[in-house]
Amino acid sequence: MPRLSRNGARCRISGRDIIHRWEGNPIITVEDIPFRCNSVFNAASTMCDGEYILLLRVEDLRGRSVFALARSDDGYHFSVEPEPVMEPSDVEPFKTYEKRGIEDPRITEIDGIYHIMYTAYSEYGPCLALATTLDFKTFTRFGIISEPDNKDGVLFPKKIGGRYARLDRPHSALGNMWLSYSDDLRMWGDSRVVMTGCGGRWDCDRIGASAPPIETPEGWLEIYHGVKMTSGGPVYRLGVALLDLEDPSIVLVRSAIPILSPREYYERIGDVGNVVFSCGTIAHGHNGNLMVYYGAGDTCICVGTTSVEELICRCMESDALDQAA
Ligand code: BMA
Repeated sequence: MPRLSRNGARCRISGRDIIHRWEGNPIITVEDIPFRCNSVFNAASTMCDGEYILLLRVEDLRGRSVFALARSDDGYHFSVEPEPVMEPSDVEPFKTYEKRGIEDPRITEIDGIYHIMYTAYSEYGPCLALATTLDFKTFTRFGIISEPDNKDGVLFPKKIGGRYARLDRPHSALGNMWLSYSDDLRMWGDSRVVMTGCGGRWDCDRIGASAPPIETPEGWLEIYHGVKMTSGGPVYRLGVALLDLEDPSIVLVRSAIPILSPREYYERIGDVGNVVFSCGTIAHGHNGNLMVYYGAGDTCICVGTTSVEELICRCMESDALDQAA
């Protein structure tokens, strides 16, 4: 039965997952990559000059990840450029910290500049790194912007209280989501914890920001991933929360249930099975949908759709049911 959210949006209550998989999934597999590689997954997404852009994490045959670029007119059918657009740097100071690959990019556009926050991997552990581009042809590395051990860095699409803001996950073993601020994108601080895993639930063992937050009148809509350890290994699912617009360390509502869980064969079986992991969305994509791009089984890329209103509605509904329980 349709319900209304606070802003009056209609909410559809159907199906097991709130994100509706596209029937043509997976949209990009290793067969679509023009150069030899092991797998493709966890792509950042954005629009540039009316085109859908995916920055793909491609794992080469040695097991190191690089970034490749895919373009599309409709958000479903992509063609991949013949060569990687970013590889682990051979120039210091990046070289030392990218030796084991570059992973899980997230793109945030601010004032026409596309900021790519990614994980730089080395023997010292994962660090956050930042690169920028204006056109997805030339990429400029900005710097390593965290100490190890940090992952899942996503930049907010505008300054908050005059400062840049990011979500990240310092200390993987603890697996909590944090917020930090910066005046110049280089030095980050004033850090505070935002969300932790919920005991016994689908996201109890580790959480991390997935896509860059989307600004809505209700708050920052954040799609995040949560991990539950099982006797068969970890299961990665997607969830959603609304953060306060002025102070995103305040969680306004948080869905007690996931919005996407691994169910299809391409999500269950892969280099790492039982994984759905998103690094990007397009808020007003095809037919006005929220398009959620996600890596499945660390082996291919898929897309699912929903709407911002439906996610807000389901988030509020689930939170309310949870409070009442
Ligand atoms: C996380 C990241 C992701 C990966 C996921 C599942 O820690 O490394 O890149 O998709 O694990 O293996």
